[in-house]
Amino acid sequence: MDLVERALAGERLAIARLLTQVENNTLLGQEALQRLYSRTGNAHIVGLTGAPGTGKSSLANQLAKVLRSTPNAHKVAIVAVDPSSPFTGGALLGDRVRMRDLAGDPGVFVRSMASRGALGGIARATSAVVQVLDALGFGIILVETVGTGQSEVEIARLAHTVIVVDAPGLGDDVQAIKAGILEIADILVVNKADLPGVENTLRALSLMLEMIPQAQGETNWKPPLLRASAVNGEGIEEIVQAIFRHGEYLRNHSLWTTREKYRVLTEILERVQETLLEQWKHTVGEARLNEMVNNVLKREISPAEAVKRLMER
Ligand SMILES: Nc1nc2c(ncn2[C@@H]2O[C@H](COP(=O)(O)OP(=O)(O)OP(=O)(O)O)[C@@H](O)[C@H]2O)c(=O)[nH]1
Ligand SMILES: [Mg+2]
Repeated sequence: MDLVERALAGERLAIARLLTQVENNTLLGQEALQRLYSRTGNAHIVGLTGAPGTGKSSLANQLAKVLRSTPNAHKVAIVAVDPSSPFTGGALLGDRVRMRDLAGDPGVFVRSMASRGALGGIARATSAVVQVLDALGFGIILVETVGTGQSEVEIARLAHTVIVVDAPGLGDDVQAIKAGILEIADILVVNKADLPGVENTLRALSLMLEMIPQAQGETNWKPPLLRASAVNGEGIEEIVQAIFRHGEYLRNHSLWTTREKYRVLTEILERVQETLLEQWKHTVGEARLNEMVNNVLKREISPAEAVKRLMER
């Protein structure tokens, strides 16, 4: 049996190796994705995003446990995209430690994205990893990203359902982060409800929610505002119910397909961009590119003029 077949048979080591190949965009990885692609399209992809330290990993862990606790439960995968923000250093180790809770359940697979510098970028790599897990029969895929930058928000947006996580006791610097990601929330969770200040956070969020304009074309789903505590398990069941309700809502309003379409289009455009840029760089050549950079540095021409000249060739 080759790697793909072993992964399909559920062999964990094979799944891990396959994901590494796919993540790194190797030839083997590309071939595997090509082979597996027709099996994708069954997973409910759930993005978990929010400021650093709000408890996304802890929640993912708890959600997986609840999701697995029912008979005939879906297999659950958790994909943690490394926080690229400088102020969350040791999260990866923390994630691994906490994920031990789930070890031993063959229906749960946890993956931390490693290669931020992956060819084609983290968005492509994450999308590819999610596709493989989908093809391998993971019915629910939780994708954790730190909502600090545009790329992380973009990754979250690739999900069917986006959960934005907030928590009391975060500094003011986090307010700006929040404003940007609230708009993409399908479900809002205030985690750490066991800590003082939850009521304030809930009140502030519900005010902010009211100010968000209704997204164009996307109907009447009103993001529920839920409180939870990942340390004592409070409110986790309610989040699971909200995820299912949102999935049903998307299906009933043909929005499931709309989101998939958006995802596929985004991926194709990104790949085209990547491919064209690589080809273009190759054609132009490093010397010519450097020459133009220097001309701009000497203020002889503007960057726009440099592009014009480079494109003329
Ligand atoms: N009191 C309390 N602490 C929590 C809760 N959930 C998580 N924490 C703690 O908050 C810290 C951060 O939790 P994580 O789950 O790593 O948060 P995260 O959002 O994944 O963090 P990054 O990935 O670094 O952005 C840890 O020390 C957790 O133990 C909660 O419900 N209540
Ligand atoms: Mg985390």
